[in-house]
Amino acid sequence: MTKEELIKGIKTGDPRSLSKAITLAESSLDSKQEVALQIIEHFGPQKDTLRIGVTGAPGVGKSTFIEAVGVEILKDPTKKIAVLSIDPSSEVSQGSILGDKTRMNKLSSMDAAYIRPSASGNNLGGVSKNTRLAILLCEAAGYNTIFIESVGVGQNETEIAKLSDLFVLLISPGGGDELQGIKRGIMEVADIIVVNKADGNNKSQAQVTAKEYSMALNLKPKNENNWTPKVVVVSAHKRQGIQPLIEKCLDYNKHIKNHWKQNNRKEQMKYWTKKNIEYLLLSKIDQYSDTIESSIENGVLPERLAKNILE
Ligand SMILES: Nc1nc2c(ncn2[C@@H]2O[C@H](COP(=O)(O)OP(=O)(O)OP(=O)(O)O)[C@@H](O)[C@H]2O)c(=O)[nH]1
Ligand SMILES: [Mg+2]
Repeated sequence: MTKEELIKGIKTGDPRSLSKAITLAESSLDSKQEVALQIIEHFGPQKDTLRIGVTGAPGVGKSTFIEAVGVEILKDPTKKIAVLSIDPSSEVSQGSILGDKTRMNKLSSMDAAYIRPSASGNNLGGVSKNTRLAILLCEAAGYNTIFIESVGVGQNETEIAKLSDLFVLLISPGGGDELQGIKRGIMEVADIIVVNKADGNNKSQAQVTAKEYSMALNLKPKNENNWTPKVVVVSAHKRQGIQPLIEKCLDYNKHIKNHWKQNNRKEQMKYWTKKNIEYLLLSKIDQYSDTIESSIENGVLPERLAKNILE
């Protein structure tokens, strides 16, 4: 398909065209990615969208949660949902793609929803560097609510926050230890903490966990947008607590206001520009390996050599 055909397809809401454009965006070939960039530039920024990052440990219920929330959101006929799930391992395994699709059975059968695993090969940190482009393409195609699902490990979790307007952390009942560990960093950036799996024997434990997290959150300063993070208890599986959760998301969206959101997106774009420069520079190093070797042989100082290469 040509660029013009893809643009036309995306305009008319053809999911196949969108998928093809995302594949171009994810390509490691510069010429292909260039076409994706031009398509995005053609559409320009879409301001009236909400990007929701969802992270949490493997198996905490992220996909089930997105399905429950997504189906509820789609009761509003003005909404269209795209779900991009990122596997932080180097390859998106067939297993996890199938797993995510089956966990989002209902959503994936709905016309107003688009679900796509984002390849994370070629990544910067943990998040695929092209997930941002996939988000922009989905928005160009008219999807106004974008979920980005990713397992929260290492650097990945804060990078997801840099792609989101609203950042949701899922935890399971129990595990008070988590409060001390890696979750500290992520709690700094979480806007809403969801205690999932509050059903069966876990019901009361979920309330205890929610209380612990609320107390811990009270100790920390407000987020930079002056929003106090909220803790919500749900059962994604039983579809319980979903409506109150959506109300918190809407509160948040109202609280941050469009002005803050657009500024925040600009800050994020500065971050991704630096990341892309880093990436391009690093990929350049390979091209210079012969020069580096011969210059070192000729006694050039590494400090001088680096300056020469960058000039
Ligand atoms: N009891 C209970 N089980 C749940 C709930 N939500 C999810 N599960 C189960 O937990 C398991 C994992 O759910 P997923 O939605 O695939 O979790 P995930 O976080 O997306 O997993 P990965 O993408 O593999 O990291 C499945 O067996 C779900 O049925 C819940 O609210 N209650
Ligand atoms: Mg999942």
